[in-house]
Amino acid sequence: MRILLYNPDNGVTRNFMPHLWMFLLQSLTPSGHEVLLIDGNAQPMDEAGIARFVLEQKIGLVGIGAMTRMIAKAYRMADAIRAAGVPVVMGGPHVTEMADEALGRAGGPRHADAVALGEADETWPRIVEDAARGTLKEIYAPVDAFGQEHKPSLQSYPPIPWDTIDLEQFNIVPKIATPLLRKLGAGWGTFRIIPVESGRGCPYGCEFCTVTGFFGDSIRFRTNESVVNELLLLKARARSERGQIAVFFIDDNFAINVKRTKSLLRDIIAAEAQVHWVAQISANLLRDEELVELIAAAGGKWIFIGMESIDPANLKDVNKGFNKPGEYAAVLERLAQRNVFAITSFIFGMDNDTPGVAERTLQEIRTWPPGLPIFGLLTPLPATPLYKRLEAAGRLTRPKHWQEFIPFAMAHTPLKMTISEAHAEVKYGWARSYSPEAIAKAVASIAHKPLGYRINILIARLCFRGIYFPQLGRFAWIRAIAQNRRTILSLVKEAFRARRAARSASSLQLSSTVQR
Ligand code: B12
Ligand code: SF4
Repeated sequence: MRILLYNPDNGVTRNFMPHLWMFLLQSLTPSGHEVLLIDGNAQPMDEAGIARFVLEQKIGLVGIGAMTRMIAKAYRMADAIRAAGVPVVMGGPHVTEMADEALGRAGGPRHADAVALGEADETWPRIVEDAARGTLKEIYAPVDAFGQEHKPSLQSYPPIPWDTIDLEQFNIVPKIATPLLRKLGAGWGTFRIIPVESGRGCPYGCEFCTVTGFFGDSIRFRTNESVVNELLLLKARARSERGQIAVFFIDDNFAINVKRTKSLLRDIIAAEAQVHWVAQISANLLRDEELVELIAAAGGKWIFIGMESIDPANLKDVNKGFNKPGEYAAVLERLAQRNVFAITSFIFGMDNDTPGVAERTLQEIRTWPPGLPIFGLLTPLPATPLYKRLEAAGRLTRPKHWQEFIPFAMAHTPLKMTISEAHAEVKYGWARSYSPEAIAKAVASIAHKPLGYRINILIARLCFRGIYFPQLGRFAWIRAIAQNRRTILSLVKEAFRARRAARSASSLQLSSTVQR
């Protein structure tokens, strides 16, 4: 049977990183079946396009995975595929919580023939075999022989064949620039950000988060060896195509078990499996100097920190009191001293927020080493404790917000500001953090560091702008580059000067060797 795994586009950002679930399920597919992958963020497709594709390619089963924010698109695509006569199975966090919605049992239309609840590592092979036999069931749940929920162990994690998978759609380097960039240094002909997981689960239970409910509070890890082998494979692939690979460790809290994280990082260093990587780690775990030391030595470049708010009352409200705003600056300094920078994520529209929250937050941010601040709005995702609390209090203004998804729009009213005031705060945060002046300042603030770090900050800031400001089209990119031309030009000039200096130093050395 030919199987298509499809991830709908989010309609906002580009294909900067593929989704791991597709590669994982592909690797877990029983032999004898062929699996095709389409990520809508890399290969945009509409309903007619996907219906045509499944018929032309003789697809026998389509698997669709989606977060809540893409579910409306996922349903539209599923409807078109089913209308073409091909069965659809859906999985992922949204349909796990809203299975009845996907199966048309909640009063609306049916979108899926089957739904895979929770982690599908062990149910996927069964789904494929049932579909091949024409005996697809409606619900597949990860339960043991006694009907108890069973979380897959990651000890026998399947090797993902990154060396052979077609990753063409995920190359961030524009085709036109590839031949030139391939010749640069170790080669920049391709640049891909690859998701890798080393473990699952987070016990912290923040009120707005689906992770503790979905993956459970039992934390599971892959073996160090399997993670190291995956990194070595990725590194070898990048080298063989004269390109670059960076890894996004998608674990929700990469250092949740500090002892184990340190042992993994030591093994990465020992095997020389370092690639540049990003990981998500909560601020409280970054107090550990030795951990930060190992992060830097093992290739860590960016740490995503869910800071959420600088107001302890807000943090307490959302059950994230373990975040201590008073220590944010020290944590970021500790990282920056080792040339590791942070993606600092904030949520506005919390119950103790008042107008001006963005400026107050920015005042703090300006005292920190440069990083990548990102701003969002408190969003009640289905089945989270936050959703239940707001629903019980009658505060949801759009209880089914995912059916009419609007980026950066609230679905409930905060207590101390209006919805439009909260929207304005988010806009202010983005506009002030990613203006050409702010970008220039961020780059200048590390003038004492080698050029590579400044180029890194500049490129990362230009890309992150695109999370909020439309940057999908070529024109938008040209505009962003034109607005930041001064900073770009000064770094380009410095790069040329450094190159010329290096060349003349090496020819001097050569002529003195010849004279001798
Ligand atoms: C990596 C990641 C991202 C990446 C992007 C995704 C990517 N390219 O990988 C980035 C950092 C950009 C991101 C951004 C956001 N993310 Co995010 N992200 C994650 C994260 C940490 C890992 C995803 C992952 O790969 N997991 C590992 C895989 C193996 O698990 P999985 O995807 O769930 O797949 C398993 C099952 O669900 C199932 N499955 C999944 N799909 C399918 C399909 C089929 C057919 C079947 C059978 C089974 C199946 O099988 C898989 C194996 O068991 C998750 C949290 C988490 N731990 O999952 C949050 C998570 C998915 N993100 C979330 C959110 C809310 C967001 C944002 C909206 C945050 C924000 N406020 O801006 C943005 C939106 C991004 C966008 N523009 O679309 C929520 C989604 C909740 C929900 N109900 O939708 C999660 C769960 C985290 C949370 N806090 O609750 N995210
Ligand atoms: S620490 Fe992060 S992953 Fe864990 S529950 Fe809180 S928000 Fe979710």
